[in-house]
Amino acid sequence: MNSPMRVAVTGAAGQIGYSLVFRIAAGDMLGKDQPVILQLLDIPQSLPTLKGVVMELEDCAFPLLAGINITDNPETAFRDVNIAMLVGARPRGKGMERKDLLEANGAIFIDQGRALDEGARRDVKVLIVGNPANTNALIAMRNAPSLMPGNFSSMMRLDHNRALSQVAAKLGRPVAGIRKMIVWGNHSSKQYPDLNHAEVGGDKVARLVNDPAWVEDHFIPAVQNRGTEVIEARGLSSAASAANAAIDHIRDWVFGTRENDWVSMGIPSDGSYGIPEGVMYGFPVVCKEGGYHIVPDLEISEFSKEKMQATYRELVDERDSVKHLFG
Ligand code: NAX
Repeated sequence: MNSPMRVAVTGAAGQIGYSLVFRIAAGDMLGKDQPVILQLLDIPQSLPTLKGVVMELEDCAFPLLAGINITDNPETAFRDVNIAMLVGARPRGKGMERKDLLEANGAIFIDQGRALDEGARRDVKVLIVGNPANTNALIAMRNAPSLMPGNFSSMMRLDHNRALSQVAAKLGRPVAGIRKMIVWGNHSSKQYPDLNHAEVGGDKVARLVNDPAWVEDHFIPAVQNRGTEVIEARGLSSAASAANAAIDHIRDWVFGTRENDWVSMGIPSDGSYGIPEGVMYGFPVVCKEGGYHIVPDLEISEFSKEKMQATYRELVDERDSVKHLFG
C-alpha cells in the first residue's frame, strides 16, 4: 500500500463538498490502493456542519481514509498537501454586483494562495472550482510566487463533460466514444464549446452531425447555459456533477489523459492560439507524468477565433477589475 496523500478541500461543508469528499475517500480520484488524509477547510460559521460531514465520513469506515483534519485556517489546511481543491467561495449576495463578487472572492484567494505558497508540497496540484474560477485561480497563483504556474489550474471539466454528453445524445453514441472535445476560455456563459476537432470512432463529429445550425443554435448555448438550467430545475447549482468533474480533472492530471484524447483545463495562458499570457484560460490539454501541456497546432476557423477572443476579453475585464489583488 502507498503512503497516504494529503488532499485539501475548501468549502468542504458546502454542497459540492458533500458530493466530493466521500468519493475521494472511496478512492474514486486517486485509486483503490492510495490512502488519503483529508484536510478540510471552511469558515468558522460552517464548522458545525463540517463536523457532521466528518461524522458521516467516519461512519463510512472507508478503508483508504487514513485521517481527517478540519480547520478554518488555510495554513493548517494546506500544510504538506499533494492536492488542493479550492471549492469554497462566497456566493453572490442580494444586490451584489459581479465586481463585488470578484472583490470578495479575490480576498479569499489571496489568503489561500499565500497559504499554499507557505505550506503546500512543491509539486502540489491546485484546482480552483469556486467562482469566478478562472480569475480566482489567477489570484491564487500570483500570490504563490514560490510555486510554479504549472501547479495551478481552474475547472472547465464540467463544461467539457456537458459538451460530451450533448454530442453523445445527438449522435446516439456512448459518451465514452467521443474524443477531443474542447471548451475554450472562461467558465462562464461566454465560454466557447468547440466540437470542430471532436471525433467518434475515427469520424469527425462535425461531419456526422452535419448541421451547422444545430451546433450554433443548440449545442453551443446548451453547454453555455447548462448551469443556469440546472439551477432552475433543482433550485440549487450543480453539485454532484461539479464534484464529479473535479474528480475527473485531478485523476487525469495525476494519472494522465487517455491515449488519443485530451481534456479541457483552465491553465495559465502562454500565447498559444492567440491568447496572450496573463489569464487562466480553458485549453485542450494532454496530461502526462503529472504535468499538463496544451495540444499544439490545431486548425482554428475564423468563427472559432472570434469566440475564443470574446471569452478572452471577458477574462481580461475580470482581471482588470481586481488588478490591485495580484501579488
Ligand atoms: P455552497 O454555498 O453550498 O458551499 C460553499 C462553501 O464554501 C460553504 O460551506 C462556505 O461556508 C464555504 N466558504 C465560503 N467562504 C470560504 C472561505 N473563505 N474559505 C473556505 N470555505 C469558504 O456552494 P457550492 O454549491 O458547493 O459551490 C461552491 C463554488 O463552486 C461556488 O463558487 C460555485 O459558484 C462554484 N461552482 C463552480 C463550477 C465550475 O465549473 N468551476 C461549477 C459548480 C459551481 O457552480
